This record gives sequence, structure tokens and C-alpha cells, in this order.
Amino acid sequence: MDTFVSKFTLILLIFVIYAVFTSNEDTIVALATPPGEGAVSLIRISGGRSFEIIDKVFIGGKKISDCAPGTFHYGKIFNVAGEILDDVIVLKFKSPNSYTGEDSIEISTHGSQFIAKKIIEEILLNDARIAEPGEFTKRAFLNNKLDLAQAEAVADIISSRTDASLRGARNQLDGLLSKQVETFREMLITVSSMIELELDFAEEDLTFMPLSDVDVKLKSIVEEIDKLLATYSFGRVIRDGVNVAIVGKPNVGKSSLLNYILKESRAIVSEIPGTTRDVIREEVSIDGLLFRLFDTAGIRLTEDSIEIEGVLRSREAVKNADIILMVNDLLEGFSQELYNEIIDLNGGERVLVIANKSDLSIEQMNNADAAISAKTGEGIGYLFALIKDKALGQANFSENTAVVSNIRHYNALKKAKNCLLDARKSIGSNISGEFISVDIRNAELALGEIIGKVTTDDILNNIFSKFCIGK
Ligand SMILES: Nc1nc2c(ncn2[C@@H]2O[C@H](COP(=O)(O)OP(=O)(O)OP(=O)(O)O)[C@@H](O)[C@H]2O)c(=O)[nH]1
Ligand SMILES: [Mg+2]
Repeated sequence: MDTFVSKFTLILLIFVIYAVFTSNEDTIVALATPPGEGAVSLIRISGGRSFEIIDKVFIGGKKISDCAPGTFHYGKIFNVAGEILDDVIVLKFKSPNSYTGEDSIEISTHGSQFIAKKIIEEILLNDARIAEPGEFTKRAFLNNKLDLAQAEAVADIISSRTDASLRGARNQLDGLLSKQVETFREMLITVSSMIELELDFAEEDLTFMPLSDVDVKLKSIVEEIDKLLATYSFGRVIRDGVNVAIVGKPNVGKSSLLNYILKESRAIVSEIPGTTRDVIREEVSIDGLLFRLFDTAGIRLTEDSIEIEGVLRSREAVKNADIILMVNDLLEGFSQELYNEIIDLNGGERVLVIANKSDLSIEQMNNADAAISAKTGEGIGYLFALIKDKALGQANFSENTAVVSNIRHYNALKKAKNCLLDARKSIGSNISGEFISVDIRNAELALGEIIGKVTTDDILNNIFSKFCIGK
């Protein structure tokens, strides 16, 4: 027995040592600034041998390994042949007080891609390896500097192009969503522990939490999850922008509207119907929101094979749009036939009916949501207010509200909600506590996926491979 135990301990020990070494053994390096010429380039090194490596290539006032953490040092980087590669500033971070949580070095060089490449090559010769995309952030996650939702927010911050998307990503990086999810998880863990405790003491007939109380708790968590789920349409819009398809019959002024919004003559405008054949896609930021506009070919029956293809593409644009601007010529009136077709393609919720050319007539068009003139700009401000309202929905959003903007988080929340609904159903039909607690545990696991309490390599690789190298 003893020998078995000691053998087992030995195997365990070897396993632990192996795990520790393989997880943190690699010291990684990458260029953190975009490739190309600039004022400075920043090279990042992270891992257990960062200080040892920098001491081999850098000569300054003193050895970096002897310097205090959080200090920067001027000096020169040399190659193995003893040639100077560049004058640099080296910043020292000591674990755990760094982005990755590991010992790290940042080297600021002159902003030349060539110099950066030479320095990185030198570092690679000293037993570091090139970082994979997102590996610095992945290490930050693995070292508990960030949870998974926050790590994803880092990617969103980098890619954000509007005030709204930046604010949304900041909100997530600051941990608003994570905190909410964590609260739900803790509540669920408490509830399921109570139920499990009760099962353990089944013979004593003790009650730790009556099922009616459990049900009340689950109900309130489901309601809170519903509130979070409801922020998704809003969150997605602020993160990804709004796809707006401009559609209508030929010659109603779709391209004129696009040009007016862009303040440039982007699409050809003519009095000949059937001018636009392709879908023209442009982006514009209005009031801090990103709009992706799609000007399309006028929809009509035609013999012209190119125009037929154009009309097919118009229909495709309708299908993929968040908002459809159905443009009508005020003088010709509303096209019921086209409206029906649009509803068939994408439902009625997303359509705004527009009467264009209001400068030509004082007539009103029944059932128009907005009357505009693509020539004078009249009514276009109001139109954008409508578009924004429709796109953002009724979300009650303040700086301190958690917002779901990522489909992965949305799906996990839905999964959690469904598990809780199953648990409530079981409570309602007096099914054994074991089943109830399994559902609650599953809900808790689904929530754990959001912040990375439960992950698989696939999930992590999928998330971090979307980052750039050096982040
Ligand atoms: N007066 C007036 N004319 C307009 C207005 N909008 C468009 N037009 C004119 O209407 C004609 C058609 O405009 P376009 O913008 O090319 O129309 P379209 O819907 O893109 O047409 P297709 O690409 O052929 O489907 C042009 O002669 C424009 O100058 C408007 O608000 N007022
Ligand atoms: Mg056009």
C-alpha cells in the first residue's frame, strides 16, 4: 500500500512539475505596434526568462535584472557580433504587476520595421519564441489579470471606431458584465448547495431552503438575465454598427440620398431609371454610431441581364439589413407591391417608409414615416433620429448598466436561462431535488463560460486567434 501511495505521489509530483514548466516555460516576444514606419516601435517580451534575455542583448547603466520594477532605462541593443542595433528605452515589469501577470519587458526602438525585426531576431536567438496572436492577452487571462469577457473587450477596444463602440467595450473591460454574471453564479451556487445539502441529509428530514424559496430566487435571476438579454440588440448595434439598406423602385432618389448623407458624390445619379446596378457600400459615423449604408439597384421587372443581377443583389441587401429605408418618389406615391415584397424578405419591424422629393410637392404621402428631400436635405436629420431609435430599440442604458454586445455571451445567457426555466418546471412538478440541482449547476456552468470559469481550448483559441500578434 505504502509503495503504491509513494509511487502515486511521485507520478503526481512529476505531473505538477511538468504542468508548471510547460505552461509558463516559454518566453514570448512580438512587435506590439503596427508594422511600418513611425516615431517609435514597441517590442514586448513576456515570460520567466524576460530579464535574463534582455540582459544578454541590452547594455545600459546597469543590468535590467538588478533594476527596480516599474522603471525605464536608456541603453543600446547589440547583436551577437557586437554591433549596435539601436538606442532604446527598456521598461521593466515584475510579475504579477504586468499586463500578462508575468515578468515582462517593453523595448521602445526607433520606429523602423527593419530595426524592430533585427532586435526581435536577436531576442529569438536567446531562446524566446514569437508570440501567437492574442497570446499576451491570453496569458493575462490565464494569470487571472482579466476574465474572458474582459479579454474579449480588449479586442473590441482595439477595433472600435466610434464613440459608442468604444464606450461599450470600456464598459465590458471595466467588468460591468462580468460582475453581474458573477453575482448570478454565486446566487446559483448557494441555491444548488442548499438543495444538495438537503439531499445529503435526506434521512434526517432537514430543510435548508424550501423549494418555494428556491423558485422565487430562480425567478428573479431569470428576470435579471432577461434584462441583460434585452440589451443585446442595443449592444450589438453599438459594437458592430447598423446595416442600412436603401431600397426602392428605380429613380426614386436612393443614390441621391446616399450622396447627401455622405456629403460627396459617391454614386452616379441620373434621371434615367436603372442607373445603379451594383450594391454600393459606404460607412458613416453619425452621433457616434457607425452606419453601414447600402445603396442598391432599383427593384423592377427587367429584361436586362445586368440589371436582373442588380435586383437580385438588392433583395439580398434587404435580407441582411438591420434597417431598410424604403424610398418612394412623393410624386409617384407609395408602392404597396414593393412594400409587400420587402416584408416577405425581412419582416415589417425593420422598415422605414420614406417619401422623397418633398421639394417638388406639398402633397403628403400616406403611411410615410418621413418625408425628405435628397436634394435639399430637408427631413434627413429627422430620418436619422428615426433610424437610431429603431436600431437601438427601447434599451434602458446608462453608463453603469451592463450591456451584452457579443453573440457568445448572448448564447451563454440564453442557455443559462433555459436551464433555470427547466429547474423551475421541475420544482413545479415536484421532481426530485437531484434533477433541480443539476439544472441549476448547468445554468451556473453556462454563465461561467462568459467569464471563462469554464472554457475549452477550442473556445480560447477561437477568441484569441482573432487578436493581432503582439496583443
Ligand atoms: N427634385 C428632386 N429630385 C431628386 C431628389 N432625389 C433624387 N432626385 C432626382 O431623381 C433622379 C433619380 O435620382 P437617383 O438618385 O439616381 O435615383 P435612384 O433611386 O438611385 O435610381 P436608380 O439607381 O436608377 O434606381 C435624378 O435626376 C435626381 O436628381 C429630390 O429629393 N428632389
Ligand atoms: Mg441609384
